[in-house]
Amino acid sequence: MSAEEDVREGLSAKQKHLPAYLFYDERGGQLFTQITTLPEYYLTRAEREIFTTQQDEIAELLTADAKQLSVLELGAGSAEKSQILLKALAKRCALTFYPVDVDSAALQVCCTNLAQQPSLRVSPMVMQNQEALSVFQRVSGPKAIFFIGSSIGNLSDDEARSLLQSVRASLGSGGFLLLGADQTKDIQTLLRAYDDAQGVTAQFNLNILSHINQRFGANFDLSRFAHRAIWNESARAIEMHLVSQQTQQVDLTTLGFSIRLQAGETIHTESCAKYDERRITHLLSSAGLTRHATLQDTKKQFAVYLARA
Ligand code: AVI
Repeated sequence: MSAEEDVREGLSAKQKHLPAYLFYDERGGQLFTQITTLPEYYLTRAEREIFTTQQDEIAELLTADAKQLSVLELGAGSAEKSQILLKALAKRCALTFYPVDVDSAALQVCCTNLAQQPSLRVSPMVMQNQEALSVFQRVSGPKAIFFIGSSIGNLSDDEARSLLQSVRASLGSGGFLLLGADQTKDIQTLLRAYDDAQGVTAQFNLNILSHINQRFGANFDLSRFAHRAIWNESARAIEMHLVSQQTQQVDLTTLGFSIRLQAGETIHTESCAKYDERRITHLLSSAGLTRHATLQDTKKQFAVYLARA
């Protein structure tokens, strides 16, 4: 579906919702970068700790005796965290790195960061994940796919399964998936990570409305909405919502329709699923992948899974 169709369908539903990819206009990208440095948002620090302290173990598992390796990273951005692993891998074998992103400026930063690395060739792919996975399927030799940052948690279980099935097809047999996934933990820690004291996550959530205003000629008044993060026990996920502070009408001029919101009604903007070993193993096996190793940070807040096709 196009973004127009996603917005129209989402805002016409009984429980209004918007696709999380619409967070990421230029300002949304900046706010997300800011989120990753917040004291409450432990995810990025924990995953970086795993990569930093266990890089040799991960590199050993991924390369074994291979003389060469091709690594594709989904949603790579500037590859700020994965470069830790790439440098460790390049010490062991001839490495070709295929960072995938729709943001060409971020990929440019990635190429600059990784230039001058001996034994490392970078081949950026400015495209959607699915298209990149099809291209990577034709690459021969030992392969690995990185999908880190707990981005999997922003997909529904069906979407996650379907993406992992494409990953499996792209890897062929024997390849590795390196998957970063946030762990289930006490609810207060989770809620604080998505409702920080400085209100950066609130700005990030509200920014989706500014993006829609600009892109679709809508007239959302941001002061009439409030950020809310809740724990959905049955989905084992944090949900982010925007709560209408009053009864109101919003016009989406370019899309040619209007919506009415009651006071207290919410627009669901994102789900961030949390995992334990059982949930991950089940998800992986439903896509034809087998969990091979699990690495955790010292506080056991986050996990990096190595799975084999
Ligand atoms: C990008 N993604 C993994 C983040 C998460 O934690 O699910 C997005 C995010 N939303 C609010 N804070 C961070």
